[in-house]
Amino acid sequence: MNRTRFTLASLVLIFVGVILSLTAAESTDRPPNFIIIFIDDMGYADIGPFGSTLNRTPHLDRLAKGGMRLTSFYAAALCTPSRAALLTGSYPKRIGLMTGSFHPVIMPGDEHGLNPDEVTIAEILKTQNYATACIGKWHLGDQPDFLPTNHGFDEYYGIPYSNDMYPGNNAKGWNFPPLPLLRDTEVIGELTDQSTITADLTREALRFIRQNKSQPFFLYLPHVMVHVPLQAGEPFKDQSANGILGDAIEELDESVGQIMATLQQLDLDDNTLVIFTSDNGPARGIATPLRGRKGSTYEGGVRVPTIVHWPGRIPAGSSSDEITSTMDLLPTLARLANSKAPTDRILDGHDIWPILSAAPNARTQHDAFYYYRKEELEAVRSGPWKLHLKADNGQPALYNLSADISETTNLINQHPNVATRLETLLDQARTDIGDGVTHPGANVRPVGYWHNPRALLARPDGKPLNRGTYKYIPEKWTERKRVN
Ligand SMILES: [Ca+2]
Repeated sequence: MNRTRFTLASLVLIFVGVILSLTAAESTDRPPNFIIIFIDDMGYADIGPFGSTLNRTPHLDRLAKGGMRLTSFYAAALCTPSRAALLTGSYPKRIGLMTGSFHPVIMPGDEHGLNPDEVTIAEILKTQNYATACIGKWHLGDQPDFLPTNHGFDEYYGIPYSNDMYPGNNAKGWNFPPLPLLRDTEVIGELTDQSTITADLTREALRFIRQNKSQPFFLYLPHVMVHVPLQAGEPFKDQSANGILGDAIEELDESVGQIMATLQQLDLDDNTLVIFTSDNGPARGIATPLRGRKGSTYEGGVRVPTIVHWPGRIPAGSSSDEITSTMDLLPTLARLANSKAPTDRILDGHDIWPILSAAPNARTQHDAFYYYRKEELEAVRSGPWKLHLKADNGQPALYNLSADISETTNLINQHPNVATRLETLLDQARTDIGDGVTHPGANVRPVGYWHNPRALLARPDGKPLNRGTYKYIPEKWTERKRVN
């Protein structure tokens, strides 16, 4: 009798032990899911957690309350370079994507695109058996080898470049072809009614999450909004006191809410790192208290509202003002997925998990952060100091961002030694990455080049895009690698 009881008890204990160890093994063996929500042209102060009183963003307020705000998180100043930096962990100029081949961003049927030799976040995560999807706006080249499914994404749904590149926008005589909607590499239609695009991308995102709930996944969700032309879906139209921009932002906030609710329903929220950020400063919104807007190398052009959220791993309701960047996401996600960033090339991002997890004394590893405007190096930040070479009247200015976040007071005469130190950092970047036409970088990699590119959808009149509007020819100083 006693022996039977003993045996039963032992069996129960063994059973419980096995269950516990299985659970432990499962939780440690399965790496986290990653979701990057990348808003287009959203300014630093366009959402509640970063001070907006114009736009109602309850879901983002909750996201910030449960996660960490990054208040010195940097993107690039325009769409194409910003996406290049995020996906490769490199300064856009290092990989030839500060501009398109004849315009400040990549255009329909552009010769240039993300070189297939580059290693993206998605490709690293594929080696760890992640399911990967890009849902939204790509803008790193629309020729076959440049599209997301050739860069580590299992699937793609969205538009290949900006939503203002459509036939109706002919203000500058562009003669744009119809705006294609793609699934993977196939054109499945033309995007004409943009009022449904945010809901459409959200539905695709939720579908991808549900389909892949049983395995690690990476969802890259570069929303089309709030790039002009601004549109919002029915329940949001004419609802915001801030006009159509507010409507569009409130619909994006609802999209975030639906994603978070789905993660909770599927019991995935505790094992998912969600990153919410923007690709550059505001076109229509505001960046208060930052100076400058989209395209500028003042803070408002490149410092973007960023929230990271991972319950139990990132302290709730916290914030960090350490210098961080879209370029840091590749090494950070690689590490969290038990992989590594590539070591056969120079990357500019750093693993910021110590900062995100609030490890004691975690500090930025960016001794210098560089600001490029198109091909030209315009500024550098090191610690609180920023040297801007083309400030007011085109003269150099030194700002202390800790005391003067709005870049109003030039301290170059009071702190000449600081300015000299930052000039040295600029010289290092000129040698390494390059600066305009006068300083080709020593350590840059060739941009992808497609010979004889074609627009994905032809114009009804059969005429090509008008390329002559801008006299901007970066091929003079960008090394190219032909990929077709
Ligand atoms: Ca943008």
